[in-house]
Amino acid sequence: ELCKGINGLDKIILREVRGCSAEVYLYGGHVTSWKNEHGEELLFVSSKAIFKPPKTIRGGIPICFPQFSNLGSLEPHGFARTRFWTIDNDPPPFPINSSNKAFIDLILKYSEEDVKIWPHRYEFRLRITLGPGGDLMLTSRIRNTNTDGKSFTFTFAYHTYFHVTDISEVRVEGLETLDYLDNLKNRERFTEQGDAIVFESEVDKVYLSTPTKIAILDHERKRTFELRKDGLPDAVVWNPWDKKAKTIPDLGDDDYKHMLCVEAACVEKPITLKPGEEWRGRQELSAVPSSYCSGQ
Ligand code: TA6
Repeated sequence: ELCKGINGLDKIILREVRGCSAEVYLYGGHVTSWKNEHGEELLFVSSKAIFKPPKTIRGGIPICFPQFSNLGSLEPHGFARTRFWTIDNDPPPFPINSSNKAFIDLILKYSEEDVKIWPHRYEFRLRITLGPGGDLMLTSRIRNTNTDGKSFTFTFAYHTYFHVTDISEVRVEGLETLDYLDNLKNRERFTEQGDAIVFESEVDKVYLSTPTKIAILDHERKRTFELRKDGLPDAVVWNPWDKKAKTIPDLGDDDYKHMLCVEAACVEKPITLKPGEEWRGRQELSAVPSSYCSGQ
């Protein structure tokens, strides 16, 4: 269902039989809402979010491509999140079975403008699927369509903002004992010690070569998010905490308490594609009552 969102921007609403839903803006190819069957919002979007191109949307799932963060010469997190994507009515077949599922296919291609800042031709296909249980799956396929024989290299992240009741009561499982790059310490490499990750100050880390399943436990709401990923070896964890939050104009002062970014990503070892080659990366989210969770 294609309709108008904030400021008249086009958005697509996906609905599932039990009442789960998701919303995707063509601007950014950006998921801005994911609701369970009770209508509860599972993603965080800032009340100060600006839905006005060329601003980035604070919350939901920004797509970081072709650059994660400020790791290269492009704008932070690349340009895909500030471009207008189009609906791809005739995508090449996907290996995953999307029957019985609500999904939308989007595409972003190089433009003459973007070639000036990133001199490559590419096709980025994004399928956003809402499964029968309300699972939200994002599958990206990026193809090098250069005609000059040149390879290109990129980093990538699904910059997912989870909505949590109280960050101080949240635990992340699946990253313990892993190596990470600490963005607050010049990207130095450390090893996570001890138990599950908890939050009591600013965190901005890239966990390296993580397991494919990460759990985010929201104790207050007795809910567990499960993040499963494929083709994306790393996982970014970010919360700005109070001081940094105050420096972010489109984030409310207390918003940090209700958000946690956990992002399937490929940061440490960039991906290189030769002309004609395609890369795939998938992130799948589910939200389940904690008591039903399999745990780690
Ligand atoms: O994913 C973590 C991070 O790269 C942080 O360093 C932080 O700056 C955040 O993303 C938000 O970036 P943005 O450009 O959306 O303000």
